[in-house]
Amino acid sequence: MANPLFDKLFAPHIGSTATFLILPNGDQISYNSFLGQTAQYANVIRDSGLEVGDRLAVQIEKSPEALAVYAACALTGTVFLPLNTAYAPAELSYFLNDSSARLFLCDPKNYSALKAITQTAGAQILTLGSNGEGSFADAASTKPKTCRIAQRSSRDLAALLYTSGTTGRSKGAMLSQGNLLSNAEALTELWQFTAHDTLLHALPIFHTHGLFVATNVTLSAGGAMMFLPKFDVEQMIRGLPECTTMMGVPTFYTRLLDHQKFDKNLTEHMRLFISGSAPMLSETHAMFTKKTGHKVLERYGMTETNMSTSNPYFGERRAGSVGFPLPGIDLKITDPDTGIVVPQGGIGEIEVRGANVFQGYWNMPKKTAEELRTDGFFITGDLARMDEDGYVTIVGRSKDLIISGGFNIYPKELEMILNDQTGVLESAVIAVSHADMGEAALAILVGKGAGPNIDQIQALMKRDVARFKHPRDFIVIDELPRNAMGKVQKNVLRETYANWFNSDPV
Ligand code: MLC
Ligand code: AMP
Repeated sequence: MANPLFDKLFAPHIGSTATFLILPNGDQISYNSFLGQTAQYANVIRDSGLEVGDRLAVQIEKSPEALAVYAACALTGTVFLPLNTAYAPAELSYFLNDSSARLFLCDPKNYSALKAITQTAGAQILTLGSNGEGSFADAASTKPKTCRIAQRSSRDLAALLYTSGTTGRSKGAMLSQGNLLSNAEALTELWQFTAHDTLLHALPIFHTHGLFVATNVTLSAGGAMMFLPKFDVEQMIRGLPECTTMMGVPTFYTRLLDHQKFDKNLTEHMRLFISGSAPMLSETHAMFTKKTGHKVLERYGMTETNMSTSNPYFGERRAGSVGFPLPGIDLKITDPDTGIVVPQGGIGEIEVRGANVFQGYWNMPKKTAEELRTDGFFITGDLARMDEDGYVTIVGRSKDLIISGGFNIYPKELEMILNDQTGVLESAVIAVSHADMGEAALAILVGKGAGPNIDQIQALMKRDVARFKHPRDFIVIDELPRNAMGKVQKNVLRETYANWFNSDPV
């Protein structure tokens, strides 16, 4: 096949007048119109000198246009590199340099702030705003609505998604066309998506969940998406009656449950609610069922692996469990020290192998070798057990990672910044339970000299670090608990401060 991803997900819809995107104001965008714009964008990408395999980095607001950039990358064989809109210039600079991006698309309002770092990284810069404005859109407006489809194979890269590392340096996960396509096809079948579905889409499109799981499944089925710019509970309530399915992180569900208008009537016609990216509490599952009669289908995945497990569509959706390995995906639970499979029912690390598993970390062969075994199994860093009947239940993580509202925060990255500050001897950043976000970051500092200046630290964070990563509070203590080997005992800290964000104010 000439270009598996484009040929399977996009090309079948060329000429189709069926609705692809429904906007909050009721406007509808047909597949054909979306693909016409995609071709125009693809022509600009080619005319900018990008060749197959070149990286196109984007930090733009969610919009139909932003999604057309993804489609244009598939068409031209350009590697799509989406970046969180919250990232600060210092963070972006790293991604642009590390990936050697050829072209960077940013929001027009950020152009002056990002021009210099883009040029230093050796990339071209163009702009694309959420209302379709900007130099990229202007260049596209005069281009033809057809474009030659690049020759690609399922092993060629389709996307580079950065995920932070436990050592503090972000790693670019290389995802091939085959990785994305195999997962989209498996999930469409498993979750019974068809052209009659309309998915309520409020997730960001710079991560696996909103970009690949939600969008690729919709494309694969030929359905529609109600495309909200971001999660807004009022818009969700208004949108639900027009949709048949929803995908979200657990925070979406808890926020919906807290809304007075959210009830059974509003969800009666819905076919399926899917949750993932972070653990959904069993209570949330139970409350959702009580209020709506629906059982949320929880699935489990990762940037590096796409989706690996899912509860069944037909059959028992077990609260607290992430279900079974997807068809064609091998999953084993191993001892983190030896890599040997643990006895049935025992706790160990999840390892997965299959067409879903990424191609390795961009320019990091050593890191790749540490996490991707030569036999194809990827070591996820998630701790789980598998029940006798095959259901997988995640019980924790062996990696030092905080998941806040579905976004990942790597303590190491923050600790490196904190430890460099005047008045800070050392620090530990830990996950603490948070009613809205599931987990939130708490910074625990040990002072030296006059001690830390928290205002100054917060100002520095504001300048250089995406807001979602900021510790929600800072505590100064005399010393960090350590074990006999001198290692900081984060488990002790987590226990001590377990209720820091959820306890009632005294
Ligand atoms: C926003 N903020 C966050 C945050 N999101 N802080 C911590 N964690 C988050 N997730 C910041 C805002 O900038 C704001 O800062 C303050 O917190 C409160 O914002 P809010 O208005 O309450 O938040 P909101 O904008 O509504 O966003 C919350 C959210 C959003 C849950 C809707 O974070 C979201 O869409 N999350 C989805 C993440 C996702 O798609 N993950 C998939 C990863 S893929 P201030 O300055 O106002 O205080 C993956 C693989 C897989 O994990 O399996 O799917
Ligand atoms: P990311 O690196 O952003 O792709 O995040 C992937 C991580 O999210 C996984 O390694 C898990 O720790 C977590 N995750 C995803 N889905 C679930 C789930 N349903 N339950 C628990 N954790 C999840």
